[in-house]
Amino acid sequence: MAALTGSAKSTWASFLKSIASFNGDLASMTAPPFILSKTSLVEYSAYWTEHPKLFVAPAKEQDPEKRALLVLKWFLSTLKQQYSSRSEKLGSEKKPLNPFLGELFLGHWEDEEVGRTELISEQVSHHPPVTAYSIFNEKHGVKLQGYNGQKAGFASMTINVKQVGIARLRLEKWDEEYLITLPALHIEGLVYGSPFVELEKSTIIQSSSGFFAKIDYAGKGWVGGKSNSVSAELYDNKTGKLLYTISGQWTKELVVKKAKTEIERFEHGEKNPTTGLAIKPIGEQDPLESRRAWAKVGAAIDKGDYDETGIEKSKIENAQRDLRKKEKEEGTTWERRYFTAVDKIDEVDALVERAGKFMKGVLGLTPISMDEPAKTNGVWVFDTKKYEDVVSGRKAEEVRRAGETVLE
Ligand code: CLR
Repeated sequence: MAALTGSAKSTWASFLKSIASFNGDLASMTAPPFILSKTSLVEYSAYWTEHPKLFVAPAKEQDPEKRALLVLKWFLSTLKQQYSSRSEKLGSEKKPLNPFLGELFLGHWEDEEVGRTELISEQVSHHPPVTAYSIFNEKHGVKLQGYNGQKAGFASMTINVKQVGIARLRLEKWDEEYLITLPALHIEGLVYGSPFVELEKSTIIQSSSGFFAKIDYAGKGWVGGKSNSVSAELYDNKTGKLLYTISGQWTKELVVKKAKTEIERFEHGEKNPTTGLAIKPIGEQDPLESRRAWAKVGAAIDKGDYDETGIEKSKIENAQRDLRKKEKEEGTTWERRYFTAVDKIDEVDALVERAGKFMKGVLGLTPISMDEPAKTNGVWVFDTKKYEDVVSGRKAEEVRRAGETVLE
């Protein structure tokens, strides 16, 4: 977006004033029309797998150390899609639609080499907003699942966002699990009216096979100075030995090194094209599927008709409010279609402990800890039983009734 002029400029100025006092709930923030996106946050789960080949690559590797490296490489390759693809496509970061409880985003990636990779994303909580997803390639036995919410704060002209939640990657063939924590981020360019994301702090990946990766993020003005900087280190938990490093810019190029010697380079762009997600045409979608449910809002945003946008949005929000009221009266709760909340996940706790020990004992760092389940309305796991019931049609009646609660 070019520098703002005229009325947009003053709208933006009052928007900036208003967020200076906001309460941390990004969803409740009212942003100026030109910064609204017609994409719902429930769609963002798809960014994990726009390189299906890299996603399944670890499954084919015999050596556990190299598998851990491939997982790290795949993770780093997802950052560009996750955090900068919208700015690239739309000229700036935009404010996504706030998903309603039960909103779905379903699709798959088809790749000649790796076959079909399935995506299921569901809004499992509205207050606070939490999205859960499951992404799996059956052929290669690679399964990613996770859930995430955001805590935000406004300070010195930027929005600081901490992500709550985790991602878990499973390689069936090797009976291996990887725990991945999510980066913190902030929004730059707010004053100029062209916001974009920069990552900060660090994340970790801990594997059940005994490898630990620490990933540090930095932006412009830090040591080294370049925007979107990342530097990752992969260690052996048992020996404490540093095995590989990967560094560069997560938007551009990453260099993989083994003991200071470059062994590989990963470049975004033509050499590593992304695979588009295939989704059903709107007419064939379930009424709870994001694009169908928000179709009228999306059309209004496209037309630049902001009164209509507001009207259509309110219709959905009011219908949701009525639904919650009705559930309360009847003493029922909204049935999540594919996920279930649990108090804790033992495998995850074990990985958190293992990572913590390594961070404190070997690296002299503060160990990671799990977020309070209350922050995400529970710890969310993909429920294979629910999934199979839906796929087999055993839940057809429930699915039909749930669809009737969404306005069309
Ligand atoms: C959601 C989960 C994804 C990664 C991701 C990328 C960008 C983040 C988004 C998450 C949450 C919402 C977010 C967005 C960038 C901007 C947007 C923080 C973490 C906020 C709500 C928009 C603020 C409005 C300004 C553009 C004015 O896996």
